[in-house]
Amino acid sequence: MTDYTPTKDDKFSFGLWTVGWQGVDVFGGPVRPALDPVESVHRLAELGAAAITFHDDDLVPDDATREATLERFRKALAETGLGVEMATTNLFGAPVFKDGGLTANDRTVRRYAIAKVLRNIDLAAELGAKTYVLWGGREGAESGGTKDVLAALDRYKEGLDILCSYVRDKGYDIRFALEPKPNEPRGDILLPTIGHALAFINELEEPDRVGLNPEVGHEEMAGLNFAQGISQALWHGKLFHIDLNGQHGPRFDQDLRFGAGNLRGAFWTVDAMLGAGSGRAYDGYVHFDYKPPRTEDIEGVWETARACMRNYLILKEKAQAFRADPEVAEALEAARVAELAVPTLGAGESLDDLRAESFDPEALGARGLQFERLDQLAMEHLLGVR
Ligand code: DIG
Ligand code: MN
Ligand code: MN
Repeated sequence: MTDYTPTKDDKFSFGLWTVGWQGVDVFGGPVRPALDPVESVHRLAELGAAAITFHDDDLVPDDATREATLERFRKALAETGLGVEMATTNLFGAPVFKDGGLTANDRTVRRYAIAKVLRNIDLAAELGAKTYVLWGGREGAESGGTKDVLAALDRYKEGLDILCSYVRDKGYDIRFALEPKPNEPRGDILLPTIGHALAFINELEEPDRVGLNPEVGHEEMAGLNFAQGISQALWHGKLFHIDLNGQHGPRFDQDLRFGAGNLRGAFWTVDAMLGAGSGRAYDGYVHFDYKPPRTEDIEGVWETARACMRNYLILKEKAQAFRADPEVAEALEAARVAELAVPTLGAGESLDDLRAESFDPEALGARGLQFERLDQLAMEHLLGVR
């Protein structure tokens, strides 16, 4: 049993907008004062985080204070050793983006959006970020006739191709990560799930520069299994970044602290990230994109940040214990899980060879698969009785 104290080796990372969330919601204004990004850097470092991430507007909302803020911010990074591992652009808060940024009907808005992203890519590169996220929260519509989806995807592609060519020409060591979400704030958001985003990436001029930043709650809002989603992203080599948080199924985006929503899903998410089952682990930052609830004061905010990392470490220990349990090894064997890694056709085998085999589907169908024993063992590790 460890004490679950995070260290920089755990590569935990937080968005400035998370602990800086003032508790606003659709039905109420802020309950907490604005938080100085420099204060966030120091407090997150004290809690054990290794890096931070930011939207342009989280850090440098206006030009008048930009240079002074950046000077204080760089000083805090140097004092704490905290890195900047990802950056992104706020293309969703200001009224100008009320119909989106890269896919706004209004061409001038689209041109302004690209200029805003390019400016923050320069800052991201300057601060050493290697991932640039695009969450198209406003790219979508509330009504069918107002958005020509095919044209919108053309513009989305155009925008990404422009950004990829800019990073290439500048020689920046930056990859892009698209963040899917099905709805909220728009009635329907373009690229709503991991699957849609993966298909879209294939149509870009430089698909290798673009991957995914899936978020737990966003896939679960769509009724999907997040662990399976990031496993497919890993299979495609596209899990460039991750937004961990908590969600209670299809409802508004709760952005709970990690582990506080679907706990079984969180266990399998950590297991998938560790790659013990598949042999293909996620090697990026363990990044949290969550919102401390409106109920909390600033001490409650730091408690939620601490709990995100603590819950991850607790679940990591449980997932590793599950994978190391000899009874689990037996149950995996009985469930033929490893057999799935064996190609269906033998080396050099022809289809005639395969068709020459006699099959007994009734006998095959009569087999018990013994999956429940394996799942019960996983559940008992999660419940702490093994
Ligand atoms: C919301 O889930 C989005 C925005 O907070 C941000 O653009 C992105 C970064 O992880 N997640
Ligand atoms: Mn969210
Ligand atoms: Mn997110």
